[in-house]
Amino acid sequence: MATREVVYSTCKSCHGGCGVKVTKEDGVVVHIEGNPDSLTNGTMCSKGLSSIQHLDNPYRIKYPMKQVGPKGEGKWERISWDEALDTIEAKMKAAIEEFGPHTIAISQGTGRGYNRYTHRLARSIGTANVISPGYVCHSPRLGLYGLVTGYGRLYCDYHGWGGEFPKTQIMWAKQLEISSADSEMCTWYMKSLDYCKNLIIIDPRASAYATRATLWIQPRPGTDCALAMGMMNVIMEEELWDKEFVDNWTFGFEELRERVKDYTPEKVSEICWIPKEHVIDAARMWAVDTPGTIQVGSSLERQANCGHTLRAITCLMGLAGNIEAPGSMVSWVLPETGLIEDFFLDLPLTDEMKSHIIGIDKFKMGAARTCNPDTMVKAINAGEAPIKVWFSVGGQQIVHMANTKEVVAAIKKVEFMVHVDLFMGPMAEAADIVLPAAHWLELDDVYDMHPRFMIEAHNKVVDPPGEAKSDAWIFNEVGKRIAPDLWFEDVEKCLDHQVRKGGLTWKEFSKNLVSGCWGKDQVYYKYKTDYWRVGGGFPTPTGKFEFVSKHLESLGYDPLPQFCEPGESPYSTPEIYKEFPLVMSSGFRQPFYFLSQYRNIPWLRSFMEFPMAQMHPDTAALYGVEDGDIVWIESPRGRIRQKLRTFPGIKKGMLMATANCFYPEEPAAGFHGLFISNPNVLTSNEHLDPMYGSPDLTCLLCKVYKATDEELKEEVFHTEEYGNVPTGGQQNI
Ligand SMILES: Nc1nc2c(c(=O)[nH]1)N[C@H]1C(S)=C(S)[C@@H](COP(=O)(O)OP(=O)(O)OC[C@H]3O[C@@H](n4cnc5c(=O)[nH]c(N)nc54)[C@H](O)[C@@H]3O)O[C@H]1N2
Ligand SMILES: Nc1nc2c(c(=O)[nH]1)N[C@H]1C(S)=C(S)[C@@H](COP(=O)(O)OP(=O)(O)OC[C@H]3O[C@@H](n4cnc5c(=O)[nH]c(N)nc54)[C@H](O)[C@@H]3O)O[C@H]1N2
Ligand code: SF4
Ligand SMILES: [Mo]
Repeated sequence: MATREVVYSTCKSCHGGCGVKVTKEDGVVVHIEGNPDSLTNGTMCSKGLSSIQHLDNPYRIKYPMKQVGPKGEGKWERISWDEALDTIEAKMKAAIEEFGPHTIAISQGTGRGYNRYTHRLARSIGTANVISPGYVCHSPRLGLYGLVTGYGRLYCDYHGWGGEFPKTQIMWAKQLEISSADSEMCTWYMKSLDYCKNLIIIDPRASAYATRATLWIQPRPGTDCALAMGMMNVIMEEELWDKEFVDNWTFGFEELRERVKDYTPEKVSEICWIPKEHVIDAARMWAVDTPGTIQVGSSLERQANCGHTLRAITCLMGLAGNIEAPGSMVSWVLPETGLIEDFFLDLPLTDEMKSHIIGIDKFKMGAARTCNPDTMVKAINAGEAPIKVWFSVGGQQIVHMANTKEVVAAIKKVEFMVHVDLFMGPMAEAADIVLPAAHWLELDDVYDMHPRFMIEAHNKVVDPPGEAKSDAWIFNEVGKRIAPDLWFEDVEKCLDHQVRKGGLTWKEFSKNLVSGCWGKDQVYYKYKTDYWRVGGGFPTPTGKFEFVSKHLESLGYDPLPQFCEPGESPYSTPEIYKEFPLVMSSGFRQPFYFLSQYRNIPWLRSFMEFPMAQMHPDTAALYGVEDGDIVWIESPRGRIRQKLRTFPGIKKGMLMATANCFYPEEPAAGFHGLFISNPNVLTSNEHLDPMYGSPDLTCLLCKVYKATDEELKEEVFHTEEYGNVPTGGQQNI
């Protein structure tokens, strides 16, 4: 008789958070489903459900390995953990001794629940050069929400806990039904739509819910700031703002009113290529049918005007009084365990560390705590060698940063690089040592959900393959070797430390699965109570919701929002536009992939063999390309191929490309097909947001033409059938 056991845990095959019930039989995972008793009510998506195919996947890294040939040629030799850790320790100590701790960079990918370890490791070493995609994803949002309200973590209240659901919902450059745990879980959003009067979708491309939208606005990519300014103009002209909130709780209203005067619906219509009625209608719905929420998407943060865009959108929230009211934008009461970031905030960020942050002289918001990655790439390529040791955990900087050619050149120049991952991919191929990471089904850890009203437990279900180890174990071992006093005897003690403020041990917390504050225990209208300040108010310098930011002004920035054209656009670079006549954006997540991940998972790959680009059928006809063609997409920086899908739901005159692409099955030489389809071959790292240092990944110019049959014989495109992808690939020894 087989022994069956059920283990409850938390999925993180994306940013994570769905409660799961996992069945194993004789030590092997045989079934995964959602846990109906969790806050996500038993819902899961294809990525989480495919997790069994992640466990015994042929691309898994099973042992520590060192590169024995030139970087990117895939010549690996298995080594022991001792050798790997001894080498890392020796290289780090040598860099600290000779050049200073700031020459060590610690990097991570998008949030996978280990951010706090990355920062703790960095601070315990004495460096603030943490590299993360935060500057194109979430940091601008949190920073600017924080600047205006004093509290960065503003979320959409879809729950009805305060007795109201949002009446007007804006999905702004966001498809929450697909990207889910990027902010609120989509299951909460979908339920809240039953109570929603106006769903406004602001997206040049019809996302899945555009058909149920009350109003769907299609701005030219990169112009959303102008739209937000235009909506404020209408609200001011028609006197629709929330008088009680504005009079009592805001700072700088008159200055904002003056600033938005220029942004008439007519002018905004010209900038954004939309009907002026859309600006007016959206403004009225937003200001009149309250409460309301704005779900912001990261397409707005992958742009060199992201600071102003996010500020303008935050001001829009305040004008309508959609702050802290039930069914509006709220900051949640934290779990008793406190901010999970305390794990690194406990260690001070010293002035010495700050002074060495790469980019801090220019990007005073974005590089205040972490490195500006594009500045780092440029410095390395200029021969400045600011980084001697790069310790990379689970990010594909080589895929996800602007201007792939320059990123590859820079990464190849780094003297010593370590990459920690579950699977072989381009970043691993660029490293000197790779370390095998455990999957979430193979480890114990605390998981901090984005909405911050709860933390959850990953409970180990099975052993990792080979000698793979949890990220927590790896961070702890490396940390102990460099700063023994700041790390822990073992992972359990480290986890005990993280939940201690809740009066719990890890073992107790792991049984409970979740700890937090939801439902009736939430507090609304905090600014009317002593919650942030005695006598009421916001935790900002003025105690008010700040339309005008004196802090920004003191850093040398405009204290009010304003629209700026993208670095490359029909208006800012008309000469380039003549040769590259399409406005391009890249992004639009697919439900079955997570950024560059899961093209090695047979079931998920079967949904979309090649990365897809979308164009309107009329625009495609204009440039002589058809649905189903493999097309070249070219910008002034290079060209890539994707499969064209014509789609009447996309704005004319533009192209949308799938982002974050490489082909795991392609050879290591060439970094697994990194240059074949990845839109960052096309993006520029020249124009960066002055506050955050973010490049224009979602607004640039391109042209399109069909690839010839001869060109299709090369590389991935030689085969028709891509459903049954990986049986071979990079094998471990
Ligand atoms: N042109 C363009 N560029 C973009 C974007 C875009 O839309 N367009 N999007 C941007 C955004 S928003 C982001 S966030 C970045 C994405 O940037 P990344 O986070 O770098 O994206 P991924 O490709 O998912 O790389 C994550 C890596 O971590 C590994 N991994 C997953 N889970 C774990 C784990 O638990 N432990 C360890 N050790 N490794 C793990 C995966 O196998 C994978 O190799 O890309 C950015 N770049
Ligand atoms: N299944 C799945 N889920 C994911 C991810 C994934 O890869 N797969 N990635 C995760 C990550 S790291 C992130 S940051 C989030 C991102 O999640 P989202 O923010 O939802 O990101 P996207 O789907 O890239 O873009 C959302 C929409 O923005 C539109 N868009 C593009 N450019 C512009 C523009 O200039 N203006 C406007 N108004 N709209 C524009 C696109 O058409 C798209 O429909 O998703 C997370 N969740
Ligand atoms: S949405 Fe994310 S956490 Fe939920 S099942 Fe899918 S991958 Fe897992
Ligand atoms: Mo992201």
